[in-house]
Amino acid sequence: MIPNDLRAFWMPFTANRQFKSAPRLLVGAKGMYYRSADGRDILDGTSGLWCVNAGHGRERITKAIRDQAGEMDYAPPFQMGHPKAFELASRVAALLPEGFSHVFFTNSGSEAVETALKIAVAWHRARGDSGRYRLIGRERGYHGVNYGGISVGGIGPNRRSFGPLLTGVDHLRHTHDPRRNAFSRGLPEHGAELAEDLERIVALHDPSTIAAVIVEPMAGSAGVLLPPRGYLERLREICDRHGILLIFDEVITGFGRLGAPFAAQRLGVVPDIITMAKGLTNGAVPMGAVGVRAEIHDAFMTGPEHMIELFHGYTYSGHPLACAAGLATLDVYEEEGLLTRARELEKVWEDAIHALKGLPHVIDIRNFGLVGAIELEPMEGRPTKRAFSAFLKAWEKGLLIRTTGDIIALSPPLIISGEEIARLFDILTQVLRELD
Ligand code: PXG
Repeated sequence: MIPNDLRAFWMPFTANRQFKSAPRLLVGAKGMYYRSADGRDILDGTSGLWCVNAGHGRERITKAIRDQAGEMDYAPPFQMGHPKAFELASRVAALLPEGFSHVFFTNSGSEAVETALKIAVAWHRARGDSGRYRLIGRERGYHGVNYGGISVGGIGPNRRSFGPLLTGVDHLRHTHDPRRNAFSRGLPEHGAELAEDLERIVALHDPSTIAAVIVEPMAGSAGVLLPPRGYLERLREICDRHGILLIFDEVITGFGRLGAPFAAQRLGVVPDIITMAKGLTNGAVPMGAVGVRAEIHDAFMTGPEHMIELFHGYTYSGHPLACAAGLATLDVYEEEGLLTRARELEKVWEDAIHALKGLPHVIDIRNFGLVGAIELEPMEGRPTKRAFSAFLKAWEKGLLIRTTGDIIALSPPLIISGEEIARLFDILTQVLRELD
C-alpha cells in the first residue's frame, strides 16, 4: 500500500522534507474514522480539513458520484447547462439566509473568494459607482491562497513571499484578545468595539472608494478566533451607513459547523455575499460557491439580453460530479438533521473541552458550535513546536487534530456521538499530559 517514491509530489502547506522522512499516509475512511497505511483507526477530530461534515464514506454520496460519472462525465458550463447544477443552486439558495437568491459555482473556497471580491467590485460599477474598488480584510483572516484572497487575508507567511499583491486593500484589526477573553465559553464578551476600526479605515480612504469588507464570521485557519458579542452587528451597521458590501467567508462555517446552515443564521447577522466550499459536497468532490442577495444579482441583469452579464467562470463551474455529490450531501444533512446538530451537541462539547483547563501549557480554551480550540503556551524561542508535537502524539494515539501556530483546532464530523466526544478528549488529555 505504501508508495515507494514520495519525491515527485510537492505537498501543499506541508514541511515536505520532514514529512517524507516519516510519512503519515491515510488509505481509507469510514464514518468517524480514517484508516492509516500502518493499519490503525484514527478518530477524525477535524472532519478531514473542516469539510467531511456528514462523516466519511457516506454510501448515498458515493453512489450519486458513481451514477453521475456513468451517466454524464462533464458538461460545459458556459452558454450550456445540465439539470443538477440548477437543482443544486436552488437547494443551496433555499438554505441561505432570507433575501439570498442566486448561487455562482466554483471549485474551491479560494475561487469562491476571488469570485465574491470580483462580484462586489463589479456590482458597484454596474450601478454606476465605479469609484468603489477598495477591499477591506482583517488581520489573521484566511481567504484561501489566490492573489485576491491573500491580499485581503491577514496571515503573514501566506503573503510575504509573493510580491506586491492587490492594490487598494486595507485590513481591520483582528479580534483575538486572550487577555480579556481567555477561557470564554461560546462567544467572547469583550471586543465589540473593535468593529469601530472600520470607521478609521473609512475616514482614511473615504467611503466612496470602498467596495466591500470580507471577514470570516469565525476565523478558522488562524486558530478559531470567535467574534466578540455584538461585533458583527456593528460591522454590519457601519457597512450599511457607508454603502459598503459585507462578505462573509463561510468556507468553514457553512453547512452546519456552528449549529445552523450558515453562521449568518446562527449569529443573526446577514451579509450581502456568502462564500462556501468544503461541506457543500462533504469534501467528496472539490466544489465552492458564492451566494448573493437578489439585489446584487439583479443589478447585473440590465444590459441587452444577448450579452454576457459577468465575464467570469471556470471550466469546472458546476461540474456534474460535484453537483451530484452536493445534492446527495444536502439530502444526508437534511435527513439526519446535521445542519442543526452542532447546536444540540454544543453543551456536551463545551463541557468536555473546558475540562482540559489546568493541563500543562494550556493558556486558553475556546468553543462555539462544534468547533474548539486549545491554545498552548509556545516553547521558549520555538513557536509552533509544542502544538506540532501534540499533533504527532495524537496521530500516534489514533486521533487526528489540526494545529496552527501553537493552537490545536478541533472540528469533528457533525455525526459524532457522545462516546466519541469522550474518547477524543481522553486521547487529547493523555497527549497534553505528555507534552514537554
Ligand atoms: N476561506 C476560508 C475561510 C477557508 O477556511 C478557504 C477560504 C480556501 O478554501 P480552499 O478550498 O481553496 O482551500 C478556506 C480554507 C486549516 C485550513 O488548517 C483551513 C483551510 C484550508 C487549509 C487549512 O484550518 N480553509
